[in-house]
Amino acid sequence: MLTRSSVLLATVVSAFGCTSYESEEATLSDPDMLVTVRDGAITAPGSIESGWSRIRVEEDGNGHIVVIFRMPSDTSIDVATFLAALDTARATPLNVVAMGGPEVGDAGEILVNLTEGTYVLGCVRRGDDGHRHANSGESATFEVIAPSAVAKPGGDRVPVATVDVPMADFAYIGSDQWRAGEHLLRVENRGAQEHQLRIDRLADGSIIADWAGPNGGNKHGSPVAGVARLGPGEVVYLPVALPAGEYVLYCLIPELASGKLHIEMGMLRGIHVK
Ligand SMILES: [Cu+2]
Repeated sequence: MLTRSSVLLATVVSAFGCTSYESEEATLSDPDMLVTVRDGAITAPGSIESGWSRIRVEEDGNGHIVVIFRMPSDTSIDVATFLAALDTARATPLNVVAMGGPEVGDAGEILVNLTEGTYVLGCVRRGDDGHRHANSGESATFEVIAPSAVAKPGGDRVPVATVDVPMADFAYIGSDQWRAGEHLLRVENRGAQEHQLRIDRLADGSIIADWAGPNGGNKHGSPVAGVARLGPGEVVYLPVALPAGEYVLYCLIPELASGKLHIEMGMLRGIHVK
């Protein structure tokens, strides 16, 4: 675990182009924002400076999915109204923009460009009662403020990706042959609907048809990393270390009109990593 996260952090650091050992040290120990989630609560700083930011989410292991939401600039919608609407909505409602988050696992990071304004962190996972966790305390609000005189390192620099992973309605496009090793994936939503990126590694000898079969996701693959719900036009970066093997990208967001999952509409792609 330590090795894996060290690799991920190293990827982020090099993406930010830090040149001195000192700045790497500082970045390694210190994401721009640390978000912690446990049942019924999200803890996060109340403010962060604008610019490209490394957001780290650490969970209690109960499968939370924290999404960063950008509230509209006109402040006509309050957070309580938004969360209430989000509870029953298939897509992010009320002109709020979903900006992703780490989708899979107990800890993860994404790089996201935060512009000034009000943001909400909310867990979109539904509990046994059918309600999203965000409506039972798992939400937090933060403000993105103008950078100080000494801006955070790399905040004005666009990260350098290893692979582009554009998402369309309803497909992943771009190369399906990736090299093994550390990656910083550039995940862009070019569609009109929200999408997510989930990455599973196929078990040795399994093929996508096995994985896509009944209960196949458990028997024939395991989740690696991902980007949660991302609005049209938005871009985030996902650090991930990928050993050689066969992987599958997929999206479980429901289609706006039909409610059919995007994966059933073709939003599923095999990736060969060597
Ligand atoms: Cu999708």
